[in-house]
Amino acid sequence: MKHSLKQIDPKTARIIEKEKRRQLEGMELIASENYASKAVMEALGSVFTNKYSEGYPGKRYYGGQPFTDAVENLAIKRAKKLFRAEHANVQPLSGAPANMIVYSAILKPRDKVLGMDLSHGGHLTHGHPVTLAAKIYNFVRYKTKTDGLIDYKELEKIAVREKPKLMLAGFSAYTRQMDYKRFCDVAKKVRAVSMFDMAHIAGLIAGRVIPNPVPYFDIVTTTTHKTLRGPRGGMVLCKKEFARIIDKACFPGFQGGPHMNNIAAKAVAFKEALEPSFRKYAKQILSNAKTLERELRRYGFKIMFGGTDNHMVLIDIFGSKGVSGKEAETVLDEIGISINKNMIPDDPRSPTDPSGIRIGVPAITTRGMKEKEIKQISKWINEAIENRNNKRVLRKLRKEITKMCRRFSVPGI
Ligand code: DSN
Repeated sequence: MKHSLKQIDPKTARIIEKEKRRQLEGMELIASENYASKAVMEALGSVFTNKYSEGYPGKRYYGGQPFTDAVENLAIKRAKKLFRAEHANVQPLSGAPANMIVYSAILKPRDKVLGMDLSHGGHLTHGHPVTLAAKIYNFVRYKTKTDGLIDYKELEKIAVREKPKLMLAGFSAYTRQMDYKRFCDVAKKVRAVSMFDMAHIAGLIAGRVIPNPVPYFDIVTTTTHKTLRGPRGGMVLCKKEFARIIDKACFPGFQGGPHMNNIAAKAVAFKEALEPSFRKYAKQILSNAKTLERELRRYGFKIMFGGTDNHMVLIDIFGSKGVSGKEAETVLDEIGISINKNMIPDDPRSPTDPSGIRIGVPAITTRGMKEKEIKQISKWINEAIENRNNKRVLRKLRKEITKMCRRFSVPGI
């Protein structure tokens, strides 16, 4: 009888093998990516994928739930401990659903939300006009100043003028530490609910190298992959007073049956993130990102927002090297380095071929790369951009990068 993936579906198995090899031999510098551990992947591929469990522990709509309740309660308990949260909902399927769940819990159609401009580091799901959220709710924007820091004075002015019902902090390309208290004081002043989307930096918060926003904000959303290094998924943390409406908005409001295999994997990831070794990992991420910032600056790359306080850098590559974000992404792909093109503040170019690129270090830090490797990687990035039309140089770089990657194992593979 056929059992293995290779026997049942050799085509899919081959594609997976190729992806495995790409991940092993490539340099993963996409700021939102990481490598989940073998334990996380084991839970993800477990029998919990077979189980439907609409509802919450102790209040399910289907029978056969003693173990789904046990695993969901475990994930909730660990999430609350990790982030010192009063309430955790671990059912959101990912970051975008987590944000929609909060919007639908707090807002009525056409209510106003104050969120960060996408080109200034915000996220699509924070109300970009192309999203469903923007069709339902009314988003207004705040931005950063030319020194790269959030313009809190302007933020307060906009909040007082617009009287939003929800004030949303958090970002996917902003690289500086924000002032949680100042933001939440403005939200209190205008009687808005405060929300923080910590998806990118959750692992740095769990590792205690970045301040925890949970005590300050009414509601905090996150993904569980990225720097947190769990399975692809989402989560909402909130103060007790919001617990009931958040849970109701998640199920039955927005989602159906939770993915219990994913919740089991979240429980594993939270356990890993509670270990002292995760603090060491988070510390190394910050150090690697600082080295990357310093080295790239040395090679003449223009670093946006005045530098980095987290796991990534945003570069105006068109402004500093005359190469568009899309072109840079293609050239670096050719040598085995994955990054992504990205808008820079008030980018005059189009989102499909912007002026910037975003580079992050969580994945290579998981592989054990440190300052010495980051220096080499920065050199390779510069060499590739400078020699973007020279196929011979690009081929040579690809070989060198593969060689270095082979020296660093990927924990989950
Ligand atoms: N796709 C993630 C990122 O790259 O930031 C967030 O949606």
